[in-house]
Amino acid sequence: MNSKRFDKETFKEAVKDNVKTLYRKKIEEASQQQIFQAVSYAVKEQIIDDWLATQEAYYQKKEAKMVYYMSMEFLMGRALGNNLINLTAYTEVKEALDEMGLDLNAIEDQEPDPALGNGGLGRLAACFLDSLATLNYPAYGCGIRYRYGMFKQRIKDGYQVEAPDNWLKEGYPFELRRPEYAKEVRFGGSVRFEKDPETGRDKFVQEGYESVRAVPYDMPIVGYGNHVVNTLRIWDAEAITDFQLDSFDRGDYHKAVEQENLAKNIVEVLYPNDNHYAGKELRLKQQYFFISASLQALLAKFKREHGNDLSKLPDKVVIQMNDTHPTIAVPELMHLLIDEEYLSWEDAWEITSKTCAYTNHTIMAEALEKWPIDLFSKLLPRIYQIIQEIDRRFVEKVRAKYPGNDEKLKKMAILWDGQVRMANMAIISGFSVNGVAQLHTEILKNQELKDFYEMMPEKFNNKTNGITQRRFLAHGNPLLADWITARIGDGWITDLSQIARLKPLVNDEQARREFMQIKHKNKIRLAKYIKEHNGIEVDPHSIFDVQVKRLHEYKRQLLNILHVMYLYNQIKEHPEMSFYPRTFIFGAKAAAGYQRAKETIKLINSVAEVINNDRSINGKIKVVFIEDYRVSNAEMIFAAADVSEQISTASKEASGTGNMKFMLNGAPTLGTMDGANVEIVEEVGMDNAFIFGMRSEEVIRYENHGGYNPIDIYFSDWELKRVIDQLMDGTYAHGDHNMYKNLYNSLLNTQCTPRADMYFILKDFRPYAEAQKRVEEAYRDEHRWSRMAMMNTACCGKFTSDRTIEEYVRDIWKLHKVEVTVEE
Ligand code: 26V
Repeated sequence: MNSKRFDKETFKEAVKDNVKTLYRKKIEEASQQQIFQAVSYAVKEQIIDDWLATQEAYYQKKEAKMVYYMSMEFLMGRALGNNLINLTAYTEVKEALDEMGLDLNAIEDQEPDPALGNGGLGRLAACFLDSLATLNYPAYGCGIRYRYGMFKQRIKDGYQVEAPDNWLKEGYPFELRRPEYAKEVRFGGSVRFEKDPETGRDKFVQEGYESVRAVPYDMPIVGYGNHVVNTLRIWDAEAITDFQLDSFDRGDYHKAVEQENLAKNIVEVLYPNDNHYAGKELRLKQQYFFISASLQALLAKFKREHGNDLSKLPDKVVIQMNDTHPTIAVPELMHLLIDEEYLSWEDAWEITSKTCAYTNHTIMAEALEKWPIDLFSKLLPRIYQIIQEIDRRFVEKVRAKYPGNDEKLKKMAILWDGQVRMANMAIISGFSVNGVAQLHTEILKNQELKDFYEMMPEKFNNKTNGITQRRFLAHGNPLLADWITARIGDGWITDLSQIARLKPLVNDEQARREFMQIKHKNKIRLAKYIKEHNGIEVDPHSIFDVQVKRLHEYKRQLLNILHVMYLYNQIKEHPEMSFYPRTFIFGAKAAAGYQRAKETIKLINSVAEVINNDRSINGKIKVVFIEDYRVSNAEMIFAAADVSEQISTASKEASGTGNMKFMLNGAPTLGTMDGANVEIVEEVGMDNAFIFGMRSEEVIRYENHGGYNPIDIYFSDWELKRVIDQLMDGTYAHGDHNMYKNLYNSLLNTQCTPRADMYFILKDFRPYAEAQKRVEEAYRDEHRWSRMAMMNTACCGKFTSDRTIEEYVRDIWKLHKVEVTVEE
């Protein structure tokens, strides 16, 4: 929104009008929430013109190919502030509101965080949408409009308590209901083969099914300063009312109620599991629901714009499947092409396999989706038939290529052991398989998906993840953003490679001082938030050492807190020892049923309670667990961090994206050679990071050949032993000896499956403690630290999601940029 289109006075009037028409109030009488709504509607009004213009431009450019990014999760975070940034109207709106006596920050705080995602995978999808729009690429995001998003986390007596996230409670101003595009989605029943009476064609028909109406809600995705507004389309489920009445007339009241319930249940809640597959039927319903609706809409749009020749589909459309969750798109597209469009199997396969591409986001075995055939074939009988046929044809190929080698089938077939293996289906059916960081892709090729790689190497490629600097710097860290712009201009906002122009400034003392002053101000901002939310006083002069991410054993928050316990023991024993004050900051949600993860949260909070209240250590260590870690407070946390903890067991973290957000904000990485950390170090240099611990090859060697015994380490390192024993002696449990029994056992008990200390916490403990010493040493040297911090910001150019998207476009999607012009 440049000044010509955006006029302060008009905007003020719009806000006042909105308060009046929405609430019949004067602005002075309106609540903060009502003002948020009024402001958001005024902003949406500005967006709508660009939205229309963009869709018109795409329509005019019929050659414009479109990517459909299919994802069960979009972790969008708040829209208001971000939209203003991308409309380049943030400052003007802030001023306009100031003049009305309103505070934009406070108004932004009224917005619920749309949290339709768990963590990395969902946030990546959101960053991708931002980049696609900013880079002028035609794109749709397709997902589910969950009534309840990621749960809100409350901490009670140190324990995590989950509360529902009713994000739609007040009405969400940035969505648009589109009932005219509703689609029917069918479940269950049986499949009958018949000749179509009109055409005489063979046909499969599903009968005795239940169905729901999928109603799309569209959210605008505003590109930065380019008038592009793409669409995130999320589907709501409603009962099919005609059918309901019909059933009612026939006295089939039961059926009507069932359809009502089915609809309500499907979109009720986001599964708050990250990296753990549970085989829940409702989850499969969710997957099929949004995929079927999206594909029906996609085909209808294609036919409207390009006519009925579906062989052109791969030229106009590419479907990117965000993990295996949306891979049911493959058989569903086959179904629609064969049963609704009357294509032959061969033609349908040609189209489908040139349209679908798959991204893998994890090698954790427990996250792999493998549906029991029983459940699957009952819920989706026709889809199951199609999968059988895909599998049959593939098995034939494998047999021809590797005669007599059943090992190959055991690894690669789709249907095996009574299960439908979704990853296998995606790899076999799509034209592209990508990992999300170099190391991750190599592990896929050489370990997890070795057989597939050998059989079809041309499909495999890497796309290292990225993040959007618009949200995580321009919006989240305005002080640093303004400073960078003053120094090197604002080109970095859409071209992050330009941030490298800061490199010469690391030798400029004045620049370094200013950079660190900004960090300090951001630390004060976070300290204030911590004081308000945790009641804990933290010193902004201490080192802010931060680990924020989902709680998972492989991410090793336990390693971090055990090290804190170790430091505390040392300080107690040697009060005279030199020690630079540290604030250890954690933020993490645990999946509701993940016992060890929840115990870790309790442990962190208990350690915090003991240490923070121990006057004898003079506040040298503080431990803070930030409640309800989410996108909105993340923005503030990254800006304030000194140290970025990225300490997963090497090989386990596919990429990580938090690591990049810290780097962008000038926090060096303390981490293992895992995921994208490897590439971060490549960019910033070993001297500007703190790397420790086992490498992935070593981890994989132990996993394949055994030979690791944590007990040996336990008995050979008395300080570490003491820390682990403190889990059982009541030190952090008011004398309770059982509170952390599960954690203790996970580290030492040889009865643990498949082995004790699965994630090599004991093995990496000393190397971690030593790396932490190096951090302290570096921080004491102000000159050195400020150089390091600045170098991290200056070297993060590669990690913008703009670069990632350009690579997807170049290697997989083959899209073309579309300019949108709007009269001003
Ligand atoms: C998996 C499952 C399994 C079934 C139940 C529900 C559920 C929900 C989400 C997931 C996704 C797990 C995969 C994931 O989030 N991977 C993360 O992806 C990030 C973006 O590529 C990457 O940076 C992280 O390293 C990776 O852990």
